[in-house]
Amino acid sequence: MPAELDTSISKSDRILVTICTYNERENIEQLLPEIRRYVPLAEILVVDDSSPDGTGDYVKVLTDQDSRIHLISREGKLGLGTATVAAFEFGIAGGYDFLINMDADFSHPPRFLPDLIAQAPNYDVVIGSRYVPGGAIQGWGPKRHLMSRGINLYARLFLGLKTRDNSGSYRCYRVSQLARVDWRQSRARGYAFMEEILFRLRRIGATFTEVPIQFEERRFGETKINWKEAVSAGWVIARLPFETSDATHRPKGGG
Ligand SMILES: Nc1nc2c(ncn2[C@@H]2O[C@H](COP(=O)(O)OP(=O)(O)OP(=O)(O)O)[C@@H](O)[C@H]2O)c(=O)[nH]1
Ligand SMILES: [Mg+2]
Repeated sequence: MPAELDTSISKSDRILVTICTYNERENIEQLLPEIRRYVPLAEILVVDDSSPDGTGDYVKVLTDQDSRIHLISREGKLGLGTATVAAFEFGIAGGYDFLINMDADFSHPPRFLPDLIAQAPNYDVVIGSRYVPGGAIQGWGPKRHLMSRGINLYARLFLGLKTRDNSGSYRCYRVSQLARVDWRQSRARGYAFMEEILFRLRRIGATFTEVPIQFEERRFGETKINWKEAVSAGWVIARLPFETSDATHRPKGGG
């Protein structure tokens, strides 16, 4: 890292922590206070897809008590990709400086939030990375490791990404860079969106760094990923470099 970089974040910088949820009630109850502990000044947005377990209902009550907690409630499970787009649009419209995305299930421990934020002034995208020195994964079997390593290698080959952890969703973005991309044109509806974000931001010249995180297996609830999701993610990634329409740039006057 060049020595002249300023690693301090200004007190006036507005940070939005965004979390997409589907049936994460037990996790979210514990996660929100822990986020507050590590980044007391940040606002929090939950994008919930009418979780049958009442995740959205629980967060709704909190939004009535705390103006720094926000909820987008969507009708039915519409996928992690489109939920993330909804979070980006909220962050752009709300004029935040930095947007952090993390999973609800404690796989992205909030204790690493200060490390991401520390690099945010220096890079457009700070990736919480399992695959740089100091990074780790706890609790996965060999099949899951293989799936993740495979998709990352695949994304690096097809999309020319230089970063090592391209499939995780623990990241901090500079909102002014997110605002340059027309996310509504995104190809991926599901998990491939994580790679698509990096691909599009790289195309507009965004800068990247990775900080180590120790990823942990989800604390409560059930996994939503399966081989069908993985194969469909692979298909989307393979087609991205050949797309003809230019979804990368937000149309002028397009909000
Ligand atoms: N709003 C919304 N959130 C989703 C959807 N699918 C997954 N999520 C959330 O996205 C985050 C990542 O999903 P996970 O199911 O944890 O995916 P994963 O980490 O690859 O797999 P496991 O942790 O093993 O379940 C979690 O907070 C989920 O609740 C969806 O369709 N809509
Ligand atoms: Mg998870």
